[in-house]
Amino acid sequence: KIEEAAAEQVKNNILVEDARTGLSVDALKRAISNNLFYVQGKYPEIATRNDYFMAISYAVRDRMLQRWTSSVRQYISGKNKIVSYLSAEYLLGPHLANNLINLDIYSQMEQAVKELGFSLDWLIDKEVEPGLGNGGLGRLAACYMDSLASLEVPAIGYGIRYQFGIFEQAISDGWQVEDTDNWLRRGNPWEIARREISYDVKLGGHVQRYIDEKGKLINNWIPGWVVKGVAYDTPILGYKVNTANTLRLWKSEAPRTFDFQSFNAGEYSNAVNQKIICENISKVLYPNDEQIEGKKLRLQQQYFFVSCSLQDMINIHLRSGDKIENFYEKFVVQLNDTHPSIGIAEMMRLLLDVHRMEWDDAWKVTTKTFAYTNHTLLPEALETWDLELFASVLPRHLDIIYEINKRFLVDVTLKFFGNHQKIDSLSLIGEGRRKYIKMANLASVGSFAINGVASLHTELLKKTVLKDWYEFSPEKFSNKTNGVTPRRWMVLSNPQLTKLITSKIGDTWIKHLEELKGLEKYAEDPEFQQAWMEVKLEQKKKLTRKIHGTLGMIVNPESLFDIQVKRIHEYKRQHLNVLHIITLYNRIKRNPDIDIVPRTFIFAGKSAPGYRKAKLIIKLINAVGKVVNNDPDVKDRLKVVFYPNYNVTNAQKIYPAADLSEQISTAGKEASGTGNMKLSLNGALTVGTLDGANVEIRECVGEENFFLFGLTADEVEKTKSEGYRPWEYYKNNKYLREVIDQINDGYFSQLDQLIFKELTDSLLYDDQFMVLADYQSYVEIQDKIDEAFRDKSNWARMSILNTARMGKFSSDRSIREYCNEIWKVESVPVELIDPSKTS
Ligand code: F58
Repeated sequence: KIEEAAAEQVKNNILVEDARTGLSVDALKRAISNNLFYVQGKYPEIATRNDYFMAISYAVRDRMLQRWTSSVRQYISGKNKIVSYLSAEYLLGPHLANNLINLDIYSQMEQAVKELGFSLDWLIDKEVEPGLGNGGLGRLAACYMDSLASLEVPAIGYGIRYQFGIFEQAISDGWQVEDTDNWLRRGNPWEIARREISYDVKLGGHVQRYIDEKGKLINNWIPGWVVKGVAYDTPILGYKVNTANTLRLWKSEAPRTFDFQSFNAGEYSNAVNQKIICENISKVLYPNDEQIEGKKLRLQQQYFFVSCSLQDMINIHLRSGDKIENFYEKFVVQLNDTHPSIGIAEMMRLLLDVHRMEWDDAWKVTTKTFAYTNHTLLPEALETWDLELFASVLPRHLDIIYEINKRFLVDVTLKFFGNHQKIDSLSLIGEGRRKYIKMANLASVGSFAINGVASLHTELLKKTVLKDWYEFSPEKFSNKTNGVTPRRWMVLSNPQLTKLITSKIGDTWIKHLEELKGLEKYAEDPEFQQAWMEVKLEQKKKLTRKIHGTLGMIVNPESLFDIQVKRIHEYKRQHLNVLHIITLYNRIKRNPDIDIVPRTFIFAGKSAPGYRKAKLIIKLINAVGKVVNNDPDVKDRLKVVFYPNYNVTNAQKIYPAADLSEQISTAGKEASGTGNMKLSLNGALTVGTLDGANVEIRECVGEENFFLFGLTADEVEKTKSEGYRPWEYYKNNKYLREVIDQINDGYFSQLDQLIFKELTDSLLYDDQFMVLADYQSYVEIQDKIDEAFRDKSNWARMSILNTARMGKFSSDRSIREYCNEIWKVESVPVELIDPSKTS
């Protein structure tokens, strides 16, 4: 009776409800103070900045929980199909500001925090971002999670809760140095540990085979060891909707039973060792982009998260009362590249060995479940696993892959009888000096759909790395051009431009980016042009202050901000950009009074720690910067900035300030690019090759508003097949020769002639990425850019048109295409649970 009365009281107690859910400034203030006191255990006089950050974040999370639980309830109980996105990486960026925007309480919170005596920006800046990804692929997963929720599509993102994300980069004496990213150090207010949701994952050991009493062949996998995966959930809220999807990341732990067995036997240190080995699996993100590291631990990571995720999905499916045979009607599983493609063999194992299905039925379920996105054409990034290593981790999966392959090659032989080249290329097993497993082939055979990430990329896939797959099953192939979320990459990172745009065309463009088209009619309007360029200048001034604060360097916000920010890689050709900078510098040295447009070259990006030439490129940028920035002849007309530790947080400050976006990869090498989209959306003009999504961006913004240069993908191949001799370009171009000679002779390295030799030798004698072949064309287009920037009004017009015509590149458009053409899923508006009626 007393308990009932108390419960009744709580239900009717508006104040309790209010502190959790209220959206008024007063309610928010109360919520922050409550959290500070009851969650952080602090009172204002002793609370730190982080305490306040945590208190605010919990206040925001509380306000997301009703939507989150309501979404989960509806998805699990309802008849809706759920998209399951499997990705080894999610590069989410900080949550707080994004959640305030999506909840539509930014201004109230700003006011509440102000009334408590702080600035919201100051607290937002305190958040340590979860850097659980390397670059484009991980960031794409994050944009897609945002769009799925904003489009009210039921979705779960599955991945790994790395304890250490992408390393932190510092620059010391011009070199990259890495530091561990201990992002969880001060706690993570956004996740909820679901200790009750966990799965065992077997590893190693061997397979025992026998015939059971019914005469059935039983494959009994006796593992060498077992790890436990524990679910950590983060809500991903859609923009101004009730949908809050789940990002479920798995943390590896030692299973209790194992621990206790050794412990009881007195083997305490053994038990502790085992615990460490288990925890190692989700310990650290591999920091390589575009280069696969064939390490056992990486295969264990992949299998670990995929197995947990599939067990979880099957569990959710069966709990709704449905039969395992209908699994594919409840879930569609998207493979973000081949990293989770072991899921195909794991699904077969679960269906065959655990759910006792027959092969053909299991294969039907599997191949109706998975779809595969390819993100690269670079041969070194195509994932393969040494067969022996694979067998030592996943012996049962090796059997299954052999069986899939055997059956598949029968079909192949029927289609391409006698064509051994085709059979070899389609086989899941490669035969070199050692045998290996081809993960792209496993992904392709087990998926009902295969897609590339930009139109050119998909066409090249069909002609090169997946050529034989395209011939074998053309119906599986389609293109899904990447996109980016305008919420983070415009509303959040560029509020001033957002406001200006909204003042002209209203705010519905935030969900329907094509509506930016409405800006076209203002492109020639001098007043609008002026307002537009004022916003740009304001963003450039902000970045200027940031550069000063971080590097102590003074740059001129009126200069042309020429920006190349992305992972450092030879194919992305940051060194081509450097050759141009040196060319300009030499012109000034020859003629100190030369009239050139002042430019600030801003670079940012991490190199894989073991990638020597990329690290050398970073050193070269800094070495050239040191000379150029301090030469009195230059008179501050050129500045070279290397902004350290490029991540989502820093990217948000850089994109809005760009005048020029450098997208200068060797044609045919960049699958899509997404930074190119964010920059153009923020009004930067692009200098670029016909590569990846640049092709489509140029089509949309108009060729007269895009600075094109360089060889096409076809010309690159042709030049190479005719015998490319980079040396000839060096010999025949005196300006290029001068630049390379300066680097070689130690002009930028205090006469040290060895330091850059590896780089210049590779340019002169190999030049895989056609830097020298594209040099002249690049310098010429840069001269046109110099010319164009002088005409302020015309530049403003082109900038406005870039933004106005970027509507296609919203990740909402990409996700709609995936939903309609691959996943066959629909939006499900979420009905909110009344938290007072849940007892
Ligand atoms: C990137 N790939 C592509 N891979 O390079 C880029 O063109 C594309 O826009 C983007 O995917 C999204 O589609 C990429 O980022 C990785 O970082 C992998 C990490 C794991 C090892 C192999 C590379």
